[in-house]
Amino acid sequence: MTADVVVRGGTVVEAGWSGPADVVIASGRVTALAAPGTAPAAATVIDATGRLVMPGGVDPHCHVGFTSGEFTSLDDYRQCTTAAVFGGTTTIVDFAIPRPGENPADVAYAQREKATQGLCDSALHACVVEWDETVPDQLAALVNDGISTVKMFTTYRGETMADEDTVLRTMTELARLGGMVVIHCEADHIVGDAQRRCAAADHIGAANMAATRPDLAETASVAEILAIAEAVEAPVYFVHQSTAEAVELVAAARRRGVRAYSETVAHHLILDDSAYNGTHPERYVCCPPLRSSAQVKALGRHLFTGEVTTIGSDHCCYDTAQKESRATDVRAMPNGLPGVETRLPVIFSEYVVRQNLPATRFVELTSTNPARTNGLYPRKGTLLPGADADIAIWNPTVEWQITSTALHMATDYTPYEGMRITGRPETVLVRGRVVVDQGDLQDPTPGGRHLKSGPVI
Ligand code: DUC
Ligand code: ZN
Ligand code: ZN
Repeated sequence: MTADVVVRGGTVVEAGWSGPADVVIASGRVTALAAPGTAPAAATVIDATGRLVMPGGVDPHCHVGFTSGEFTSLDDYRQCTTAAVFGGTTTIVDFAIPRPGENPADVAYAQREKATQGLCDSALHACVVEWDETVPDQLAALVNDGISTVKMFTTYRGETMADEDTVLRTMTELARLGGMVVIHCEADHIVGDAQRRCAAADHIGAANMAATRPDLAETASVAEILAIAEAVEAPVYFVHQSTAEAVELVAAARRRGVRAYSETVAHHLILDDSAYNGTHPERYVCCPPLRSSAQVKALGRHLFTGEVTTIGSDHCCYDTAQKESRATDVRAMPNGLPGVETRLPVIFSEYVVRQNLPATRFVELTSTNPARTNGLYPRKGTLLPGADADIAIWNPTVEWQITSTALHMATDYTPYEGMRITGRPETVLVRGRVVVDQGDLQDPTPGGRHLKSGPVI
């Protein structure tokens, strides 16, 4: 057995097990997990004594240079993936969202070209807003080209909202093709009513964000979409679920045999709506909004119960000036928080270190399951032989504090400013190349590949 790189002396953490092993790498892939001390000689040997050796994170929900309304988030593939690798993430899944008049396939193919600017690999979700007779052919071409997941929205009327008929037809067609709808659920009529009432009371600024998009809007929409998925026997993945009730509806459907999956995102698991009472409420405007602290606690319990499938970031790199420019009316504000770099550290610190979530479950939620739901497993999301050697070597005990100036995202703030964290990825490999070495960028060469997804779970 020959090797280019060996990571030795660490504890390998996979989704289902962990234990001491040396990771043997050749030609960018894992070729063996060897008993400690038995790996062959290699040109590069990385000492991981006292460290956790995990598959690099797979972020299933990441917006790069995302245009919504009049705002475009501020990063490109190079910037976003640089921040990603510093945070231990080695694969991102971006979105290709059509503007009015654009067609889903054209937008996805144009976005796919940007992957080569990345420091790590990426995949894409396409997006369907309106049904017409060309959509089935576009979906067939996209799935054939490895873009198998399609985002849909039940809110943002007049922009990206799809009606129920469009959701049903897209789900049906994708199920036939081996793909899956990934859906943002908030009943737009309930959101619209809440916004009208808030506006009438002159409570429509960033500080009122939570009241403008109530929990019930999410509950109602998830129930409707689950019924459609069940009726047409299609798989469905709910993005950024922000309430325990929404996750529980999906879990109940799964028990009836529906192939339904729950994604949560880091900010809904860490932050609560008290952030809207602070000095910079606009910095926390995201959609769905931050929820009550009781809701955060209830949602977080479902990381332990097994009901949550994945944790993403919903990274959207707006800066304070963009947020402030429309802060008096949330209906015109850019929704979204920067988070591709902080997703793994904040979840590891809060849930693995402080609440004793097993590290194996952390890997399952943040790497293995996102790879599975995007048809990327077992190439990504695992360190089993044959997988790409995308590896995050974590110091599980180091203590540090988050400050935006030390992060690499293309914005001037982080919603976690000042938060004390335990544990961080120190050295990160992308396909066997050391990209981050002990916290320093070692290799900034773009080498990202667009990943074709196979059939989704
Ligand atoms: N949905 C997302 O998934 N991201 C940003 C804003 C939104 O509504
Ligand atoms: Zn969304
Ligand atoms: Zn999003």
